[in-house]
Amino acid sequence: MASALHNLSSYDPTTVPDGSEYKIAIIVSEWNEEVTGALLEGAYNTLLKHGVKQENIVVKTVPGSFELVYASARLNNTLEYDAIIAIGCVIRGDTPHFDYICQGTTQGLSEINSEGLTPVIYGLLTCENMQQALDRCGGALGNKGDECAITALKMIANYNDEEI
Ligand code: DLZ
Repeated sequence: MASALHNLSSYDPTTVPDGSEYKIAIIVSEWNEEVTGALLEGAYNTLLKHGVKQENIVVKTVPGSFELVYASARLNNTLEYDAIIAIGCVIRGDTPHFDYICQGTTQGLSEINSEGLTPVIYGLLTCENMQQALDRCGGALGNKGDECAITALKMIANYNDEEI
């Protein structure tokens, strides 16, 4: 049923691959830390829940969401990780800055994803206001960090053994 995929926070844990052999980087933006910290917690705990060893989860910070692109590219180049989860939260303000950051970050992460060998998971919240963000980091609409973790595990399991 299509609607079952609308909110991965209420997922079926039996369909999630075991992560005990995986090494995953989480890059988290410090901007809107109340939100990104909760997203990080969701992603981290979900990885642990599905077998990823604590020593195989590496957390790096960046000052703002725009820097997720640089950090993801750097980590991608190391080929050390099976997946990279990029977490940020952009909230609309009074200027077009919001649109530029959302567009630049999204396009940058997309390019790394299509050109690099390591899957980069898109954990960027792009919200009109703080309430929308809070709803998505453990509030009414679940925690998108959990969803990023599940997506990372599925991408690794589906593509790790592919001939490149
Ligand atoms: C400058 C800026 C603004 C206005 N808003 C946000 C935001 O809502 N969320 C976020 O993650 N970062 C924001 N930033 C910072 C930029 O992402 C970036 O860190 C700076 O422009 C420096 O490159």
